[in-house]
Amino acid sequence: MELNLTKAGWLAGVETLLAFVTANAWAANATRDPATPNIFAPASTPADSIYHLSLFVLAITGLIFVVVFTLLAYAVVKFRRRSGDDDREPPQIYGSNQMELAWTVIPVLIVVVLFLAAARVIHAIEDAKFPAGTTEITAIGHQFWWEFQYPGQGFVTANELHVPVSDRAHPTPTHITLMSADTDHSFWVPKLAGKTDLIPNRVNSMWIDPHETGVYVGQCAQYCGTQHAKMLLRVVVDLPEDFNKWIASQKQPAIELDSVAQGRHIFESTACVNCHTIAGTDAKGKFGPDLTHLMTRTTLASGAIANTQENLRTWIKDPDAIKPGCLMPAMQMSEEEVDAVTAYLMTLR
Ligand code: HEC
Ligand SMILES: [Cu+2]
Repeated sequence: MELNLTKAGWLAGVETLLAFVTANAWAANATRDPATPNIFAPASTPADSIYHLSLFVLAITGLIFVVVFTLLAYAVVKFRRRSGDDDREPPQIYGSNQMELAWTVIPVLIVVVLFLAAARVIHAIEDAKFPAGTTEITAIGHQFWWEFQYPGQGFVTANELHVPVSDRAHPTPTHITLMSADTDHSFWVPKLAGKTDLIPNRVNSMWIDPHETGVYVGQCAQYCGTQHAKMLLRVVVDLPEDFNKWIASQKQPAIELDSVAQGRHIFESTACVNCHTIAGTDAKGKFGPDLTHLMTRTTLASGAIANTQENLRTWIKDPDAIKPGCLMPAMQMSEEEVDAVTAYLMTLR
């Protein structure tokens, strides 16, 4: 293909650039909303350190770019071919110790500075000491959803993590142990911390100390199969009193209402129980998300859809309609059975 820098070509280029700049300006405006995943608006110490490191690296590399580009532009203009040139070669410099030393030592120094800056941040994040009262959570990656265990509290939930807000003066961080049930996944909530992988047969960990309440979104950042793109993450950062209330409600066994006894019976006599746990019932499956307090979550199927009655019904009838290739089978139930099971699950607050 011929490189064709026509006027129209230039205009298209400028338009693309403008679109890019406006999109970024829009993103910058949206940064105050925690629900926008944005690496440029950190809200937790690890994300903040990484952000400042990246600015530092950008400043140094930007400076190198400006210096090199200016010298290059200067040389190209100053020593361009002029009419009446005598076509002689310019004087050759060879074996200049000073110059060779300069272009070896200066880049080495720059690399050392960048290395030390990165090492400092890695050390500060990896070797952080945790104060008493740190919340301990175990996150387990599954194809294509997240299991969250609160070992100190003895309950399990899924897909929507709740953590306490952390005051800068008296930090109450959350330490997350990361494991995988099947293949590689990666835990990434851009405003809270960098990515950390969840690897089978390996225990990784990370921590966050969100400074503001709200819902922070993220997603699995390591390709893990067909529905990887719909393996979303929500971190709900609560005030301490809301967090404690939430903990207390999650520790309760499931609500049992007589009005939905039929749906419960269908659930308990179908393969649902082999894959799902509902605390206080015979459903003790571990393959799928814990459903004990399903209705306290705002989304279904790892953030794929909003948790509404209609979506829940669609999901139970045919999960593939929402996440094709996900690991929950359609159970081939009649319309009435689907209605009854949906009504039952709707009561699980
Ligand atoms: C073979 C195991 C298996 C069976 C059987 C099964 N499920 Fe699931 N279920 C899963 C998996 C795996 C997921 C997670 C899917 C995803 O998000 O990718 C899931 C997700 C769900 C969710 C969404 C949970 C959440 O937190 O978002 C609901 C609700 C649900 N199942 C209900 C049921 C009901 C009702 C039945 C019986 C009719 C059933 N499941 C049978 C494996 C199963
Ligand atoms: Cu994943």
